[in-house]
Amino acid sequence: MNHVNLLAKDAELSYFPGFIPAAEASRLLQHLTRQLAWRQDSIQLFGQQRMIPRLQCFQGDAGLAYRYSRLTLMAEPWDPSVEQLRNRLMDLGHDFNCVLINLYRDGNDSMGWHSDDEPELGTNPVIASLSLGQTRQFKMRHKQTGEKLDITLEHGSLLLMSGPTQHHWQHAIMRSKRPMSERINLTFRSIPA
Ligand SMILES: O=C(O)CCC(=O)C(=O)O
Repeated sequence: MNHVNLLAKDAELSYFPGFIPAAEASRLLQHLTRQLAWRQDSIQLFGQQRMIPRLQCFQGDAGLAYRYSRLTLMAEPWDPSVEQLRNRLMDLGHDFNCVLINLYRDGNDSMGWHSDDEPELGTNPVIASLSLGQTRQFKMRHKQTGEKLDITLEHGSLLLMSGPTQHHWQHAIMRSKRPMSERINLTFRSIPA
């Protein structure tokens, strides 16, 4: 499969443009936007309860729970089209049992700086991040050196993050004042049952 390995200190990053062909990616975007049980949760930030600036949905094998920022998400059953994506990722040799799906409605929606380093993901987790819709910049910064890296996440692309990436780097999707349409990002993960 056509991909590039992005060179960055203390990181393992592979980018697959067109992992999902454009027409199929557009159908998926439309289907997921309409059909998923989207929720806007609130998290505690600096002692205050705040609505997160995006919609989300957590799916996975029965009984799985995902915790971040003192929020617990219980896995919704797999949408068949999402499960099919999971199976396609297995063909690359990776096994995932859940996915956090984010819907960025426009440029006002964003994701703050963080690492996917929750203890249940284990050390050196493999995270498969699939993007549909509006192209957005995936910002990365090295926790120790402050080194920066911007990755343009295109419609239908896959970014695989592995090795020590989550240990050394944070990532974010910034708000933008430019007019932007919807984007869905699916981050497939594996957590113990
Ligand atoms: O939307 C993205 O590309 C990033 C998503 C993300 O950082 C996450 O789900 O942890």
